[in-house]
Amino acid sequence: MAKPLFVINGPNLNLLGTREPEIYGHTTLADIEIQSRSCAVALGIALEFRQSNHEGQLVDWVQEARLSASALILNAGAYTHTSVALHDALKALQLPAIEVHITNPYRREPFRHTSYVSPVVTGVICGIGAQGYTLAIQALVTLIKAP
Ligand code: CA2
Repeated sequence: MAKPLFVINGPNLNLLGTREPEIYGHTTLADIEIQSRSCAVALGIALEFRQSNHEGQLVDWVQEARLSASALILNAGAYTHTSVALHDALKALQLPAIEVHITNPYRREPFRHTSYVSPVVTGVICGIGAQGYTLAIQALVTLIKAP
């Protein structure tokens, strides 16, 4: 059995769809999980979908992915812009990984223009809402299957 794809979500993403819909839309994280699972089933890959508000927990899960996942999708939320610990964990990952953001951070406040994640992942998808997750799943399945 192939290893699952890990989808890891960071702080406040559990609030999606409940506040600030003008920025983040109406889709909840539970909706995104359902969409991601149906995409993964269609592509024949298992999915592990998680969310935490705690930086150390996110680091633990990236380390777990190194051993137990086939690839990683990470929306690190605000830790994207601050976390050297996540940067270091991702550097050691040695798996295809895609950074996803619902919004386009480069159209927002200057403090969101720096990502500690981008330099240590395979690619970045941002600014197209929740569909960024399913596009990332499709891309990673293609990358995993590539010789
Ligand atoms: O656009 C994204 O996906 C972000 O990762 C979302 C983060 C933000 O800090 C990043 O700069 C970009 C925020 C997570 C969601 O925060 C919410 C706060 C209140 C209500 C709903 C969501």
